Amino acid sequence: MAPTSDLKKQSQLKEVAGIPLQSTTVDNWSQIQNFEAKPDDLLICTYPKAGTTWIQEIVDMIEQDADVEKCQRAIIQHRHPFIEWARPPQPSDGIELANAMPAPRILRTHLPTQLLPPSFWENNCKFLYVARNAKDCMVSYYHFQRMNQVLPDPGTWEEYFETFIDGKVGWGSWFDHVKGWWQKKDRHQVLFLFYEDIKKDPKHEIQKVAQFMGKNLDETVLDKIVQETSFEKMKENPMTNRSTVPKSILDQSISPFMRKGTVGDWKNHFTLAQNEKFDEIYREKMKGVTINFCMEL
Ligand code: PPS
Repeated sequence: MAPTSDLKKQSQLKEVAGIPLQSTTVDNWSQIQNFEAKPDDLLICTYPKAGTTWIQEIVDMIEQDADVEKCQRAIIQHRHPFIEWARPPQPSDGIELANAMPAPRILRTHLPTQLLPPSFWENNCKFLYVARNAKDCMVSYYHFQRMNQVLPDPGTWEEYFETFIDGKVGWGSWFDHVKGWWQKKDRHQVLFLFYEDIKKDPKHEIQKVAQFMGKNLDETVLDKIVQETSFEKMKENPMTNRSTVPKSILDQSISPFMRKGTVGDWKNHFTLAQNEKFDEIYREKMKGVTINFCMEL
């Protein structure tokens, strides 16, 4: 493994078409752009911290008919290759893992629509997008950047609040990401889900995902998936809680990867002034977008 100073160097973001991405991703950009999707690929798409790990575990449980042992076959990061993940010399390079995977493949990305390898659109693939309200995403991302040694230091909460709004974080602006995928949903095979809906009624949302994947699950299987993908279960599960990642990369003593898993934690972080400012910016940036986020349960 790379020594800490090398990891710190990797934490610098570079840009592709104005979108900040991890430098190792940018250094491998042509390989990522030329990735060849297949028509039966299912791509899990999210903005960072929107519930990627959660939906991945749900999708895998559906795929494995709720067979818990099968879902324990590998850590979640390796079950669904992360297509833009490039961190040589680690063997978890996303493209290599994806190319080695038998079809039908389930892959994942945080890329905004304009940076997705074009072959996904050309092959009319299925996309499963999960959106989470911006304020909770911001809070979750802040704590993640505090504990993640290969992402830039977030600075103070006040500083991070501005950085996030300006889209100067990995994978760019939350606003543009969500708008981009929302606009794609009517012209492509996109199932657009909300973190807050899964929290509110997991059984209903899991049923929708199963249908989208062409799987018909009976009640007992569905109930088992709800149970096994609860925050409490996934927090204890070494295959989902990132406990296998070395402390030099993810320092969970600073903040656990499975942190709170709630809707509305933003209220414990945003000042009144920040909230007002954010709401005003939100109205401006999301003008004309017919999307409604649940901010508390
Ligand atoms: S990453 O690093 O972008 O892949 O992170 P991601 O998995 O997208 O998001 C992590 C946040 O999702 C929460 N999480 C869950 N919430 C509810 N139920 C379940 N089962 C679950 N699994 C993960 C996780 O706790 C992070 O949110 P916060 O608010 O920080 O707790």
